[in-house]
Amino acid sequence: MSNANLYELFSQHFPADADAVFLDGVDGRLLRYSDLPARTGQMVGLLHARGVAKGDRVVVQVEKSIDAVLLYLACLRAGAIYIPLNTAYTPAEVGYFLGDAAPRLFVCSPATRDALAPVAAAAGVAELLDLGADGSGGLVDALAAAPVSDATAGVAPDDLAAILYTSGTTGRSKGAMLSHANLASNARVLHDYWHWRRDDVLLHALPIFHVHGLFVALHCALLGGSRVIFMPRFDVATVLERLPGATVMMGVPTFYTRLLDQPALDRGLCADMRLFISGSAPLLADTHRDFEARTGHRILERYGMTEAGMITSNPYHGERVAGTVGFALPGVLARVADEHGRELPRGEAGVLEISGPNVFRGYWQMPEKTAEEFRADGWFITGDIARMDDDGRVTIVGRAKDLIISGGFNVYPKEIESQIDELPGVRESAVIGVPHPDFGEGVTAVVVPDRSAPISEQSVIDALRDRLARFKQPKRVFVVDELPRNTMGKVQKGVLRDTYKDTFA
Ligand code: MCA
Ligand code: AMP
Repeated sequence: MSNANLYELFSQHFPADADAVFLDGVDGRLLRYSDLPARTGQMVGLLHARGVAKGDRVVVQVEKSIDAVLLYLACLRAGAIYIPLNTAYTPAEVGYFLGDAAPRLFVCSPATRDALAPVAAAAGVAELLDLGADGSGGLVDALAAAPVSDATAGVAPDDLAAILYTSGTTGRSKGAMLSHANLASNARVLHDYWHWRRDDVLLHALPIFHVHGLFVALHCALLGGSRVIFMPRFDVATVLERLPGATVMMGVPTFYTRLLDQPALDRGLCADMRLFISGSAPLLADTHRDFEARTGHRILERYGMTEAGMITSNPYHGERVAGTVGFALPGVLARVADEHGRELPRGEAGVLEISGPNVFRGYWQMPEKTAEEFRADGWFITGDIARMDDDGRVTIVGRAKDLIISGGFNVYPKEIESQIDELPGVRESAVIGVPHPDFGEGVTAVVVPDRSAPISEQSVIDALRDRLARFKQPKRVFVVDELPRNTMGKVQKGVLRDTYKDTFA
């Protein structure tokens, strides 16, 4: 039987040219495709030496770097389950993930090692290594002493390749289990659908702890055997500098609005580009139009989620319609349904449900949560409200889930509200997203005091500093006498969103 290991699939597409570059770090460091077997083999040897066996979890919270990509590929090769964490998570948040995932190995940054070592110890993690963006830290040091392995673990299609945590509407993060077959199917489809080419040069400015930067972007490049300009983070000046010579860029809408703020963005700068892709959050139709006017490029918007990778995409050759997310990708089935899972007539808005080889294997150790999000016929309920036209083109019109997307990062209000409600002097709170010119939505808290202790906007912000990652922290806090409620007693978040809609205008 053939090996379903995703690394095996990638390796079949490595270019024969020994000089072909995979990652071009903007600091002058390069990683060639021909180096991948030996460099990942060395890391596999290290993983084995640290007791990481097939099926073991490896949790990683490190800055973006070439070594971090090697570690991901090595985990695939070893059959270990890779679990990347947002670098913005605080030690308190990391503690939860370590406890839940029970990894054999945790890899953190040298800068956070002192703060995280006790957290890892408390969670019973056996092995801790650190890895810096500049190649510093114990992981790279230990490589020299580790035996090199040239084996790629045999895995079955449904074996897990990764777990990615998504926050939950109940406040507890859920680990979405993704198999080698889930990732392989989506990678192949996107590679074909977006007409990926060997001579493509991908401008990569996304973080690599989420589906967008890690899977969508890197997997397309790996299947293409293409070159990646691998930026440590999105920095508008460097993007402008590196656009000439690049052919593809993927970004969240904030990338595009920040680029549009730059007078230097014009057709000439984008002369080598063949494709700009946007996703992770809604792209305003105005941004789409303004970008075309300035660059001549119609951004291709696609839609996806952690649990399923990419689900729909605007077409490569056909009409890319601003404000829509295109068609279900080949092999993916999509339907718009009512609250009972009954398909609605075309044109009506309802919950988008999907089925296909990209749909995840469930939430890590949460069978009930998993069951709640699937219909009896096996379709996954995305929680997004959509409309589908007669041709099958999908428009996302809202969310059934209480979720804020800020700069492409998801923030679940429930998680923030639980933290605020614990503060002395707080009776209750409601957290909403309101229009934000840079991040799309800005996290905003509305708090009702119980007068047992004084509270203010600043005291709430200060109290949350060490508890929540920075991107989740409310950018504004309003203290009010009461929250608007409907006749059932439920907080009317729509009314609050309307009241505070101009907060960041
Ligand atoms: C940074 N800050 C943020 C965010 N990012 N606040 C809210 N939302 C954010 N997304 C904070 C910083 O901590 C800082 O706070 C202040 O805002 C300004 O930071 P700045 O330097 O301007 O931010 P940045 O470092 O330039 O980051 C902005 C960013 C970044 C480039 C938009 O957030 C980013 O790379 N987002 C991409 C997210 C992503 O990859 N999502 C894909 C998820 P202070 O000044 O107070 O310290 S995958 C997914 O959703 C599905 C599968 C899909 O469809 O793709
Ligand atoms: P995540 O849980 O981080 O994977 O985020 C997935 C969610 O991001 C989806 O369920 C949507 O709500 C949202 N999303 C992703 N792409 C788009 C898009 N192009 N337009 C609107 N929403 C999007």
